[in-house]
Amino acid sequence: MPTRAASEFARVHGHAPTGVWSAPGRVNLIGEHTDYNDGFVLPFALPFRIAVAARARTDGLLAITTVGDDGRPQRAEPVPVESLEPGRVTGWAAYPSGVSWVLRHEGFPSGADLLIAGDVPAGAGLSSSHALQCATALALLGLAGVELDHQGAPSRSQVAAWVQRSENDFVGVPTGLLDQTASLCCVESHVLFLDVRSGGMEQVPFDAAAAGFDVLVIDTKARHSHSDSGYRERRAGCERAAALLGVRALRDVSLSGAPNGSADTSPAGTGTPVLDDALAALPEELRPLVRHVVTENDRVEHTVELLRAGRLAEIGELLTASHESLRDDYQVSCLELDVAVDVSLAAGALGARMTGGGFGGSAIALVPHTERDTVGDKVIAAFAERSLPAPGLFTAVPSAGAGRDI
Ligand code: GAF
Repeated sequence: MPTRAASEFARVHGHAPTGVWSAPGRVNLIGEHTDYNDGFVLPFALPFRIAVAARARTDGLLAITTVGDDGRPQRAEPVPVESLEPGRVTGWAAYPSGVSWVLRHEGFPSGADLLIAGDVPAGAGLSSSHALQCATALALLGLAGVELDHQGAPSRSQVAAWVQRSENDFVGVPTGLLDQTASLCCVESHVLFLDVRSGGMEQVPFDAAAAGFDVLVIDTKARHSHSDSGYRERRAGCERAAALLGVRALRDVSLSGAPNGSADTSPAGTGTPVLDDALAALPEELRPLVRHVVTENDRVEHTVELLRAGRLAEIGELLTASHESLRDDYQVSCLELDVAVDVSLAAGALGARMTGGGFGGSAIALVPHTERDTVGDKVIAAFAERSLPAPGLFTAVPSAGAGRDI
């Protein structure tokens, strides 16, 4: 992909780029809708990436071109970096433009030619937009002479926070920190255990293939139109519940009475509400949201404990319980995701769940390698029987995070 971005850049601009930076999409193994509740997530990076070939311009313009699978370039109208403000750019170009807007405010105001090429499936809930934003951030920083992990460079977490700000304040989508952090901070053969409140991270070994399993990703191809409003409503409900309970975030509600997570800096034992009491104190419509978030944080912690102990084969039930909670309590699943999960389980998966924000997108299934084709065939057949568009299937292998390629 980096080579393609470089050669397309040369074709479009008539000279080579200064460099190419790329960032991956992600799968979240477990820990859904917990990030904006200050909780825990456990993603890994996919081998699919968005690459950005870049070269600085002296006229202060940001000129962005994207090249699709058909090789045809699509150009956004060049805009002066100095004029970038929320609402100034819409559509796909808002994502890279928002990153330029944030970096300008952080002291990196460079005009640039950017060329984007990638193979992260778009709209599949696998974070193609975050991969684009992260790769853009690295490219613009790189043009300013700042390479991640070099002395004096901002940390990867800092870049993730900038990318989140560009998405929240420029693009206007109130997402959490899961996807940007995954794209920037994941490493090969591991899942990333992120405590969103403390920023604490642990790379937990996750080599499904060596243990005889596949993580099968099922892109349902469903894209339901209410996903944005549904996401906002859920987030607002969680924030309302936290306010009513008098806690900073739902992270502070515990299953058992002990504060959640060792890295928690909130005062232990001083008013950490227990789930049952919290549910009793809340209006009925907020209870399922709270139950999901609190139990999901607990499931992430249990999954991490099993993985640390090398017991990968035992995480299946937690994955399936996560799906049930997202389907029944959080209500962000849909027919296509439920079919993918139910059929996978019936066909031999040890666990399965939707991954990402929901309302369409992708599901994952933990499948013994020997059953992978059977499970895949049965899912495809089940979609055909229901006259649903054929899903896309692939085995996900935990891959490297964002970086400079050329
Ligand atoms: C989307 C958001 F971008 C993430 O921040 C996260 O909330 C996720 O949905 C749900 O876990 O991917």
